[in-house]
Amino acid sequence: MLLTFTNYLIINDSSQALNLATNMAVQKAEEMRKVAMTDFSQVQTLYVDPAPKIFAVDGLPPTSAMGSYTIAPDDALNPALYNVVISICWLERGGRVARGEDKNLNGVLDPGEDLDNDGQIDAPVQLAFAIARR
Ligand SMILES: [Ca+2]
Ligand SMILES: [Ca+2]
Repeated sequence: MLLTFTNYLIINDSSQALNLATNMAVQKAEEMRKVAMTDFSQVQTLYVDPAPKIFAVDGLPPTSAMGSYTIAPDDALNPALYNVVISICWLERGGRVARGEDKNLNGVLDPGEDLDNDGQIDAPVQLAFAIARR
């Protein structure tokens, strides 16, 4: 009975983190889309220039969850379209279980973290989209 209850709590924690991470990824994508629609030049200032490209996840402490993104212009000389990938990684069960490749939650792929060697932070919550000048 106790084991069942404990498992239930773990599953509940896990789905809560997944919900918060999903909501945050959508919220960040929406924020980027609004900036692009309002003043496209701000995309460079607010999202391309900053390093590291990280953000906190509302509802989860920064010590246990971190959002990060990559943003690349389709044409570097005349950027009118940016390809964006948002990834959110987090730790569960008191930091013992990492969800996503960024195990130390610094928004950067450190040696040994890129398990599939694709150069991207793979995560349970990942959004890929493009933002364009209108
Ligand atoms: Ca890392
Ligand atoms: Ca990867």
